[in-house]
Amino acid sequence: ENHDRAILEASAKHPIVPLEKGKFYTYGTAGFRMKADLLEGISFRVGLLASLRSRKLNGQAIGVMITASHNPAADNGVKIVDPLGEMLEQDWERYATALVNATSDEQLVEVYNRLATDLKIDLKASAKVVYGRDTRPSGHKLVTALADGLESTKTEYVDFKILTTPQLHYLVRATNSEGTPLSYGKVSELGYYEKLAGAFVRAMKGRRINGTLQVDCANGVGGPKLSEFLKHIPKDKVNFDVKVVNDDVLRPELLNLDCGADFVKTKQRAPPNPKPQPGLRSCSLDGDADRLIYYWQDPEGGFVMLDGDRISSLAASFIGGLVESAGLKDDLRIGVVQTAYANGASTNYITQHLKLPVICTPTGVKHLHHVAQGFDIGVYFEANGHGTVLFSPDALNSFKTKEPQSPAQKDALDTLAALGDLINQTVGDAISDALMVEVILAHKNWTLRDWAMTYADLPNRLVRVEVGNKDLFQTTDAERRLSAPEGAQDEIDQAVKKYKDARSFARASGTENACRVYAEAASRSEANELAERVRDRAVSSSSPLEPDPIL
Ligand code: G16
Repeated sequence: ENHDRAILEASAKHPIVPLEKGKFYTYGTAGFRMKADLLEGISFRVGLLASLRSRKLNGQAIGVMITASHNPAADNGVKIVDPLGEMLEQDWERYATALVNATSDEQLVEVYNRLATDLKIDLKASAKVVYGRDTRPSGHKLVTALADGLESTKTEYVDFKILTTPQLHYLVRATNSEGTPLSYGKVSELGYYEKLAGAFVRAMKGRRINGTLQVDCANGVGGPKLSEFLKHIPKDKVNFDVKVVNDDVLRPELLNLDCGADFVKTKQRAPPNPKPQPGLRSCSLDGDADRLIYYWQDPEGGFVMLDGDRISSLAASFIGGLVESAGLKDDLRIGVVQTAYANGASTNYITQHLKLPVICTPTGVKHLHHVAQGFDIGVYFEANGHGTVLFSPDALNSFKTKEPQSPAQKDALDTLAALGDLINQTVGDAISDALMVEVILAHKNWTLRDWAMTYADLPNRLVRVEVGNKDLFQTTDAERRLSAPEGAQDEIDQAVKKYKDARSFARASGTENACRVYAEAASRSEANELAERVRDRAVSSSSPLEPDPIL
């Protein structure tokens, strides 16, 4: 079947915004992300790509999520999800880029057909795409464009409307595994809540949660979804007192504004609203609820943050302990995956105290996820709070089938099996991760202070730097070193040498038009000073500053 005519006609309704010569749209850390008014044509073309991908994979459902997550309200993004709920296979990012950068409707049809031929895709085969969007108002127009792309290629589709990003990932996997022995859950938003609530109750058996948890939802989709989820927890089984704040999705300009996980992590302080209450156990989600940061205001010590590294080491230590109690230590290999942003103290704690292997990958869940799959139990978190714990089929199977030799072993196996259902296996999920943290704290009978006492973070600073051309910054060694601009790495090395226990790196963001600089050192003032030096170096090597809306 030939879709040429339909694509031509539909594409004319969703034109791509041309870029100046030499510039291209790129598939970044988490898909195409930029000012929302540039995205309509891109969303249409992503529809074509998703249909090709589904046809290539025997009609399995492909997901598309419209979100710009932690970015400001004016941005949006389009991201493709593979059949098991994972990020799009990286080879295919190139094909997505080729489609999106076609300069005319005719060229678009040409690229589409060439991809079909080269990749041996039968355009008559069936195709299915499921999609959702966050609360950004621009999402509406973008899903219309996406649906036109799907219709022009005769692709079946399901619009799941407004969702958190991890819910969409769940739904993709649930769709593709429905009716098989590996069924991931019911194919509905309700199915997601039921699965999580059921697993939470099982994991909490015989334990209780102390005090209230305040959840800042970044005024994004996580607010209404968390409130909905909470209705599914039976009060007589688990008493979970949650105060949902910053959940205003009716005023879109408030999204991620002075609140949310990215604010807390980069500013290293609690959102000003609601006024921080000393001692209150708090956490923040980001705009699409795939990141999580815990914190509290200590009446004596001030603000204390428990970021992705902390969640990672907490999960690794707890799950490692359960595996040992379950008598599975020799059968299951546990490992932790981090990025260059991981605090050096966390890496030391995991390797030296927990005695677990740590692997460092470039930024982006797509990289960490893949490496974590190499373990039976792979714990991966970015310092910014994005991550999850993956269990291999063997691991999940042994939790369910191993004969317990004692009540303690049975308890450990039951908890592990419950965690296998509670923890989102497709992608980092702030709601699921928060439930996991609450389970662990309840099992250990820990406060956030107990958790924070496990090790001391090295003081650190993360800065966002607006530069003329961020693409000049090329990295190597899992983004820990710069290979370009020339001489920049030497200067960073020189600067780092001046401080105790110091480390610093610079890299181009894949979701914002900016560079990021990270520095850590033995004292706060040294970390700040080092970050500023490296930032100045980054600015000077990439001037002149020019406006550039493209990532
Ligand atoms: C996305 C990715 C994360 C990444 C973050 C920042 O998060 O999913 O893996 O850490 O962007 O990436 P970069 O430093 O390249 O801008 P989110 O929450 O915005 O989807």
